[in-house]
Amino acid sequence: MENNINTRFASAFEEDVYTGLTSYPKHLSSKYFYDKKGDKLFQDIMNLPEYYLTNCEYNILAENTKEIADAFSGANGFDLIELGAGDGKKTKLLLRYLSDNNIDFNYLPVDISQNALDELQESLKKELPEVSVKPQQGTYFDTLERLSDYNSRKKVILVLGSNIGNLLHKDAIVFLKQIQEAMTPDDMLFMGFDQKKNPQTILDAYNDPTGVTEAFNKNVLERINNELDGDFDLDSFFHWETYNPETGTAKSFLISREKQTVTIKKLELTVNFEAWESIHTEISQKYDDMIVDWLASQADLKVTDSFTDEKDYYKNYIFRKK
Ligand code: AVJ
Repeated sequence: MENNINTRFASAFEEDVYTGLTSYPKHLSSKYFYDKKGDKLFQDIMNLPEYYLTNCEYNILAENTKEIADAFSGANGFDLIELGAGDGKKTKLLLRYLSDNNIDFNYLPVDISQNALDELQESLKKELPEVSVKPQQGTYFDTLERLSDYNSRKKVILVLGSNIGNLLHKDAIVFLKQIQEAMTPDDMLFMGFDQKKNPQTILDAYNDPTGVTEAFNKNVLERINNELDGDFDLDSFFHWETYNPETGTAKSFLISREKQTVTIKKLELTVNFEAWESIHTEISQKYDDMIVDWLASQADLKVTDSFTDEKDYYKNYIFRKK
């Protein structure tokens, strides 16, 4: 959700860090993982053998490019709006097909990271110079308000990478409902959902032995150190992952190895940690068809098609207005 920035805080980041670290239990939002360093770490995660999500979705898009791209296409062309575009590696499969087949469309990548958008625009200029690209920096919620400005022709909203998994179901419904409200009956939503599977496979995806996921998780502490003049000792925290097979929720925590005090000068805040105290940093929700249908119906959307990989690890769904 968006924050009202009051006079005490210069940014949503400051306010969220203050709130999260003065709450019990403590929490910080995973949306703050993504700065230049965090983007790079996430790229590394996507290349980990354990992190199956990216490969599964890549394969789904590679195997079904024509069917998906044809479903996107409209009589007067369309606007392709991607929320959380990142490096666009998977999207480029579709962009290339659309452009090779002279389909009229604009690509509007949206990302919270300006750095990611700059790199994406740069790489598209080289690889697919004929594609019209209009990047927009912002959170999903910022952008959704502007979505209905694109109502002159069909729009397709793309949310890949199981990014919706960072939201609790109630927030996911708000998110889907906001998309639904910006949609006309012609429009489509194409979204990726990581599926429930062997719990060990899921734990392994968020617990790589090389420690990339740990560094990614700790990047939020590093940002507090760098941007808010904090003194977190990163080595005195470790990454902990849980997965509840009943709810399908994977959760990341940072755990303090010892009793300690952290000071965040810019917030004039001192934070006490007990030994083994946790900071909850991320949820990565896993789904099945029943949950996806339920989320969709709560947001007045319906599933009209879906695509999966050979192991049924991951699924992309097409939604339309109910
Ligand atoms: C980009 C939110 C889909 O939750 O799987 C990867 C982020 N966190 N490893 C996910 C992430 C730890 C990722 N999403």
